[in-house]
Amino acid sequence: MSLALPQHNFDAKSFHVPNQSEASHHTEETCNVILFGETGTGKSSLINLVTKKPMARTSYESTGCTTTTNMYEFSMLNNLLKVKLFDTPGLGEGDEGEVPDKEAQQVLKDLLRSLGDDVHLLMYCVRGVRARRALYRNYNFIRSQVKDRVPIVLIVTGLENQEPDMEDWWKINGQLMSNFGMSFAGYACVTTVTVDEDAGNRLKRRHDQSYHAVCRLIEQYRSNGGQRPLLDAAEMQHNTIRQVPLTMAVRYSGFSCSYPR
Ligand SMILES: Nc1nc2c(ncn2[C@@H]2O[C@H](COP(=O)(O)OP(=O)(O)OP(=O)(O)O)[C@@H](O)[C@H]2O)c(=O)[nH]1
Ligand SMILES: [Mg+2]
Repeated sequence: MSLALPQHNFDAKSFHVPNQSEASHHTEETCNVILFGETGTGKSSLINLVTKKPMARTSYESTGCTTTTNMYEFSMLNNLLKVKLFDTPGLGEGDEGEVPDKEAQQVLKDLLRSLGDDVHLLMYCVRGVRARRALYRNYNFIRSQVKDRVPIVLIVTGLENQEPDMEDWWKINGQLMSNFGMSFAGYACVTTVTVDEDAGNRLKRRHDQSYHAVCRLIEQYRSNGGQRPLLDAAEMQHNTIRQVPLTMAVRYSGFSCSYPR
């Protein structure tokens, strides 16, 4: 289980902050984001990064930790944008795994089918050691499911020690990704490692950058396609975070993500 995350300072320089009257002219919109990727790549940790709470269970075990779809809800942009994050079981596990690959794929297919046109963004989480051809397998699977209907962005985790900057991962590997046949609507080079009060300033700063990078992608690809300016400071409030257990999620959205055990 990850620890509670510290509050970080927010650099509002590059963000537009809607004032009360601007806010009152917009109706709330919802953005549904599905996280997928191999086991242990940091999908659940990413949930904890953006919600700033230890909402999702994470594990350092080599076998899968998230065994079913969980939905987490939070608000951004002065509560104008409601984000629903769907955490899914890791792909790529063998038959002995917690959720064998075929079952994990089926969970994703069921989720995609249930949400239909209401999927706004797919986040493909990969661990940023170096680009591997194997990444294409999961990419290809999800691309075959959604074609060009839904934007897919790449989230590269594990970059807390990338030098000189986390972004350098993309400079080194971006071209390789397209050589392997993958194209992404956007990307974020991040660390989703748990950070506590005792963490060094550099790690805290990278954690903070990671939060903003992921939120920017969500904002960019939300349902209305980024017509509004970038993130506002008030998103830090996150005042509507709640975890929806699967049973509620089923009732809530009318889908079933369970699989035979
Ligand atoms: N060093 C490092 N560790 C990370 C990072 N993100 C996650 N971890 C660790 O990697 C392990 C797996 O993270 P999870 O978030 O549980 O991974 P997951 O993709 O949800 O895994 P499944 O639920 O099994 O599919 C945990 O021990 C995390 O603390 C990161 O950016 N850097
Ligand atoms: Mg998980």
